[in-house]
Amino acid sequence: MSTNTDLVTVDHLIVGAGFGGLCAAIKLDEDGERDFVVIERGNDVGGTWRDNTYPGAACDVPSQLYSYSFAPNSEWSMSFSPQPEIHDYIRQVARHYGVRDRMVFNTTVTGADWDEATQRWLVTTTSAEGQTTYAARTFIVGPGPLSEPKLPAIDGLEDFEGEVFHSARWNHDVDLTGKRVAVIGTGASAIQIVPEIQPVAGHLDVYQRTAPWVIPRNEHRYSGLEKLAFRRVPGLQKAARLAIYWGREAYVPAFAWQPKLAAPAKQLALRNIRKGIKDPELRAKVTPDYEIGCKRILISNRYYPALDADNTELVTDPIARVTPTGIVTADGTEREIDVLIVATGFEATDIPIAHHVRGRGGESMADRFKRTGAAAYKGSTVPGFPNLFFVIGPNTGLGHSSMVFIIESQVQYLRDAIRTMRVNDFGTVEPTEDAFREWNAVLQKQLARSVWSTGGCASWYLDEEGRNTTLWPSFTFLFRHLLHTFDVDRYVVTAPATKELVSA
Ligand code: N01
Repeated sequence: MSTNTDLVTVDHLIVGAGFGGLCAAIKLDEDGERDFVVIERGNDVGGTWRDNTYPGAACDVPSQLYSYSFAPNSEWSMSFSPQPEIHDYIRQVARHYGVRDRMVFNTTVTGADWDEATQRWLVTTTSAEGQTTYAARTFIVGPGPLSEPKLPAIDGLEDFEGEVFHSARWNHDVDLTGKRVAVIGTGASAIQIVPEIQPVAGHLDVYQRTAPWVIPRNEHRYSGLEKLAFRRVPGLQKAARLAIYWGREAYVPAFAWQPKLAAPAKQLALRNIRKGIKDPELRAKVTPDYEIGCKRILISNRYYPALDADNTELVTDPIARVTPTGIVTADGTEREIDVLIVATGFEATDIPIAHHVRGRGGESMADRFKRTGAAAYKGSTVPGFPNLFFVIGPNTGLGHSSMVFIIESQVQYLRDAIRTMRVNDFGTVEPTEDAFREWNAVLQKQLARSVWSTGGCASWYLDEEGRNTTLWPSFTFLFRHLLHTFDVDRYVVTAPATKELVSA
């Protein structure tokens, strides 16, 4: 890193210190690419696992798989570990690999402009101390697709006079004991929150717009002996991870081609309803009317019993407005509350950072995405945005397996790109429009016949045009294979710039 009065120059700038950005930092360091900085708007590593501290937060992908392949953890307490443990794991990994010294916390990227003359990204960051501009050859974008809470457009929400907060910004100062609480939303976050707060709340209203499919959670607490075996028996933990991996891949045909293959999962979910709820009217209300898998399949043994509890009401009438003291539904009923918890998800399809990134010719990535939908080549690179690499880019999300697997695949791709640039002395690499178009045409064709398009539901996987810009529609081993080597023949490359960076 070198600094003049106006600019800090680095080889690589990484945005985000969650699973994605941290993996990129560790692997670049390993490659000897040590001149990088990680810009993180939070005060710690961990991304979504730092931000989502709501009661009951846990991963619904088994921890043996939801961890880095190069940093196995024999100490997971449960098969689906809780958020504090996952956050601790990420912290430990960051410390162990010695990359924290290049992380800049409490700092937000407010602009990123491609400078053609110097072939650098000029990335402006803002913090309490002021503004800094970095000039980076490579711009690695890993802010996470589920980092910006989405507030619902409901009349009167801002006039509510009680406590109100989003699930991803939990207010731990609010004591829910004995309070009248409302939860808006019944997605992955809400179904983890509801069983935790129902026993303490005086009364709980759960506002459901669309019923989710919820299968049982086969939770397993690891014994001391199992942990010891993971530590001592060579290959055992790897074998456990592999077994989970292949079990998860077996879901792909049902999602991608033939929803009928998910019939056993549907039966499990229906049995979960019958087991968890006695009231036939409530059973009917929570039974989805679309194909399982169309929205994310949720896992819980405790959600339905919490809905069936005496102090809970599941409200399915649409919300008309929020008043200073409660929520009014379309039938005119007002339910008074003290606390409103908004579990309405994230800005997933309108990628927030795209509004701040301007590529060749000054076009913002958000404007490009208005034309093409959020889309990239191999989920990683975008024409017009040289030397920019996404980690968890468009169409890299999963409904069935671990995002850490995807992250490692994308980081492998960008490492190979950087290596290729060094070896060949390239100034820039940028995918061709043909490569971009062909990749996305195939993806969209596959997605059109997937359960996410044909299953009869709306979901955060789809953008306003109904286009799926979030999910990878196939096996993850195929994704890894396709990103194993940087395919320079699908890129426009240029020689290094001759112009030096100058201070203004
Ligand atoms: O958000 P969601 P989430 N009026 O978008 C409802 C990951 N995750 O935070 O279905 C009324 O899924 C909306 O209703 P509908 C995981 O990938 C993982 O729960 O759109 N309701 C829905 O019920 C997950 O998929 C874990 O009709 C409104 C809910 O709000 C993703 O994060 C845990 C509304 C939003 O559900 C997002 O999950 C938690 C309105 N105006 C999250 N607007 C793990 O365990 C929205 N809703 C790893």
